[in-house]
Amino acid sequence: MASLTSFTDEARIALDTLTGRATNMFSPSLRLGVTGLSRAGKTVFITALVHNLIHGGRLPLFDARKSGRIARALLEEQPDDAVPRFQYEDHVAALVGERIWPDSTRAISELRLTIEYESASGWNRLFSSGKLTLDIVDYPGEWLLDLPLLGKGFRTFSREAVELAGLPVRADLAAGWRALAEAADPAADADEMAARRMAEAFAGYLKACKLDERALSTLPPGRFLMPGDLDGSPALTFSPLVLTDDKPARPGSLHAMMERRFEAYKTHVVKPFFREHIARLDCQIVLVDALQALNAGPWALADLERALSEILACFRIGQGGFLTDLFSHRIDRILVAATKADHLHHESHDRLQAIVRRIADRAVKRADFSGAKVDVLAMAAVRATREGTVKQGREELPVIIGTPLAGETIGDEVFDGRSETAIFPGDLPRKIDSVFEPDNGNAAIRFIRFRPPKLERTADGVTLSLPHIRLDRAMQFLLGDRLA
Ligand SMILES: Nc1nc2c(ncn2[C@@H]2O[C@H](COP(=O)(O)OP(=O)(O)OP(=O)(O)O)[C@@H](O)[C@H]2O)c(=O)[nH]1
Ligand SMILES: [Mg+2]
Repeated sequence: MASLTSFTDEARIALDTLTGRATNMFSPSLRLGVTGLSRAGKTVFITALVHNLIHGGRLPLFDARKSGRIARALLEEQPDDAVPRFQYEDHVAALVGERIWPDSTRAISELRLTIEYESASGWNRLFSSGKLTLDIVDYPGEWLLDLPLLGKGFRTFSREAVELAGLPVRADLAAGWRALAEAADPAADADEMAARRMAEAFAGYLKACKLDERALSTLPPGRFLMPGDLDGSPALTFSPLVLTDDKPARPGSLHAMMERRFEAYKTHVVKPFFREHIARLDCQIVLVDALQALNAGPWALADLERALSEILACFRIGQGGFLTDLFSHRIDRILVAATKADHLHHESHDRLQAIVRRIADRAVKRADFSGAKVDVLAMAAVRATREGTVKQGREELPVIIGTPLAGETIGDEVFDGRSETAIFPGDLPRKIDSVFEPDNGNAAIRFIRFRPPKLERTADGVTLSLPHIRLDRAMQFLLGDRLA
């Protein structure tokens, strides 16, 4: 049965690739994956990218725009009728009009953008249609955590869950679930209520790990955090078990029931999502919110690195193994981007980039992207702050100026979300190694969140496009060659 499934998958993807190639000759298309854990900034990135393309944003490092070769960019009907459209207009209205950030994404959506351009070289002009179709998919970041599960059986899933739950940064939050799991006898008869209690306790523990204070990342299964349309479904009523021996599950036992549900979750929930949406990517940007992890400390950074390396390893190509059928399509470039760099003074941007390079380094090395171009960049899709200096005695100190979100605090001061304030940004250490070392007393690193920026208007009332930091460099890396 398993081999039949993978055969159908392969056949489907092969067919998709063939039809993809045929249409490509007339109007090339590019499927851009915007990957990232929850709250990494995917929805904001997609909105800012499209807004800047459509509204003629300032993009000096994006060649096609700089040399005036983009005639126009327009939104088109998205290709799959079964997938909701990315609510671009609503997100822009929220960001620009109300100055609020989008809510967490609860379901998948997609958007198709057509860019009409003129090739830079006469040779290319002869053969290209002058149109590039860009398909972009947005989804809840939590679901990405499920990708590594596809390669794991229930036993491995359980063992890893128990190991993680024992880490000092998690043990207190995991205590409730652990007590239930340790008391449960996997060989005893399956009991629906016991299964439900354990599943709820496990989900509660994962949710607690995700809160700002711990800001942990390796928290599968993803739908326990963001169920989407599976809220309350029996597909989510399972939990890892404490398995003390290697014996296979006895039919009818708790172990057998949990194992069966775990496998069903993979087959019916995880696999279709990746097969239909993620498997055919041409290029991808991996957004990483290192600042949130830095705020919470070295444990959170280590956990972020663990999550990313497991996920990126799944994107490697042509290595054989369990994901070959999903990822037979070649991703030709991957950009790892540290987001939200506008929380820092530009002097710290290189350090942020270095931190993310280090987090991603092991992941990228392990993944061995056989020939895919990989780069790392610190950026902000939407720049919510400006830079300034404040005189203190004789010294001029760099500050960033923005409107902190209501409820953010510095010391005793609580911000109301209305007034603009100059603050000393959290400073990243010159030697980045220290942020990865536990117990180094990094309490000094604290970033506060800002509201989206107030957009300038020109004399005739036209709102300018969303400001950013190095979004144009990201675009050049991802799209530059396709518009050359
Ligand atoms: N200052 C600043 N904040 C950002 C930027 N991008 C994202 N944020 C912040 O990060 C939060 C999450 O961004 P989203 O784009 O919603 O993140 P996401 O990856 O879509 O998250 P999920 O939908 O939960 O998976 C936002 O609410 C903002 O507070 C940015 O470029 N600059
Ligand atoms: Mg989102």
